[in-house]
Amino acid sequence: CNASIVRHQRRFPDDFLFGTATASYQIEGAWNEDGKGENIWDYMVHNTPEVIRDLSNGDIAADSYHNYKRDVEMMRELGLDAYRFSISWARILPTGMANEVNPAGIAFYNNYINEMLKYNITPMATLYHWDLPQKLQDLGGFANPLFSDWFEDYARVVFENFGDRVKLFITFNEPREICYQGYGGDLKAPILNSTAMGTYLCAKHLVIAHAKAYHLYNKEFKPTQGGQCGITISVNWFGPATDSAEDQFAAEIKRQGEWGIYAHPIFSSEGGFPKEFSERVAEKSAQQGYRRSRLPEFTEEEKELVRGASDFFGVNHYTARLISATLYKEAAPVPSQVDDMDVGQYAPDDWATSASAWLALAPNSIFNALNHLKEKYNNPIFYVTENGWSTYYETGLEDDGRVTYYRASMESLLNCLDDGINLKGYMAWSLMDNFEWMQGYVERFGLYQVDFSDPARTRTPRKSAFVYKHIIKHRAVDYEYEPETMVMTID
Ligand code: GBH
Repeated sequence: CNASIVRHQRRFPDDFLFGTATASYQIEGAWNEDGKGENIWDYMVHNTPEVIRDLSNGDIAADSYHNYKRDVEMMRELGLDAYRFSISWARILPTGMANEVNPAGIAFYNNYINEMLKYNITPMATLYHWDLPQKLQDLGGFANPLFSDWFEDYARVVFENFGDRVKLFITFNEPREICYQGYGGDLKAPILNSTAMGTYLCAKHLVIAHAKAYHLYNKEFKPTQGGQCGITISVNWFGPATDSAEDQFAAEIKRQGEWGIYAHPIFSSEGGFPKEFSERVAEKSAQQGYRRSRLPEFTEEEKELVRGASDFFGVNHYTARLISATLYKEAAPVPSQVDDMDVGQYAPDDWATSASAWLALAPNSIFNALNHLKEKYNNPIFYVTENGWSTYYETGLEDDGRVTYYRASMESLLNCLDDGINLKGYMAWSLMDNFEWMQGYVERFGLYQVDFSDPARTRTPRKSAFVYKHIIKHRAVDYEYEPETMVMTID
């Protein structure tokens, strides 16, 4: 009978970092200004505009390149402890290679970072959120084994220029989306749709690139700069549809295939790709007439380089699915990663649905995901680096679905803290509406609405912005709270 009172009393510690997240291509605009080079999203939206749902692009987006002071003002309005943003590789290295650094690009990020620091907001910088310089894609991008050297050189430029002030670095945002959606499929740039091997070549080179950047930071920068360097992996929760042994094994294969191929090489004690999934791909490859597994192996030296190479585990978490060995399978090309996993999935009807087909409100799923990772990888330091809810562009400012979602997330985070999970912070996706990749501007994730028909890209707080602000200020969830007015101020 006192359960709700007890629940209301649960609090977040004062040093828990509450923030919001964005990504360069989704907010910056200024795609060809001040010496920025072309990246794979510029290339794709200009050459095949029909792949974007509303035929839009990120040429201007929320125009944060020119509005960054307003962005920081919004962070102050919300009372954020931290802000996660990404650096556009081609804005600071126009060709991708480190021989030519663009001073205007460096200046832009310096201004953004300094503006945050002026107000005591901790910057968290992602080096790669999907906008590869096109010149590197022309050479194969992540499929080229030398990719890890190019990334290490870029990382050095980032650490040298920003590491005196940025103490939290993330190498890659969501390897699965980079490798499966961009290389193995056609759901993200560079839309290679190389189903048999694209995902796996990318996966191997990506984790090696991550490890090289991590060791570079660790050896040459951490001793003087004193920050931390990690990686962000999208970890949605995949539980078995029934407790049959078949469904439980199917859920494990799904977890290994979706995020284990990125997490296991870095965070497990044995290193390398996860065992059962590797066996499955090797078996299928042999049946399909390949002379070797489509999933490449790591050499012992590579395994050692990658194993343990992260100061924290960044988790982007949005939703969950129930996994079946036999039911709910989607048609998939053969060979492909989806066919390699060969499992079915569904979201139960009673999970609330968002504007995004893939995004449903799954009960306590942050806890389910993090608790699993904690057990599997010996309780590393975690940050939830993204979590959020989409509404349609017509929904406007009264975003009750988002409010419900964020409150549910807070309860799940508190469950993590109660359980001893080493969770240090939470970044809501997103500070403001932005270019939602293939969905263009149809699906909106912002705490602030952005008017994309207005050249000034005016930002207006939604109800959820007030609710999140209240949570941050009080370090607790108050279900009675309603904003009195929709006028936002800085406290
Ligand atoms: C995050 O990915 C991204 O990091 C961020 O940039 C993005 O804006 C945010 O999500 C909201 O989408 O129907 O097969 O195309 C979250 C994980 C995985 C969610 C792929 C969308 C597309 C499923 N994403 N998923 S599909």
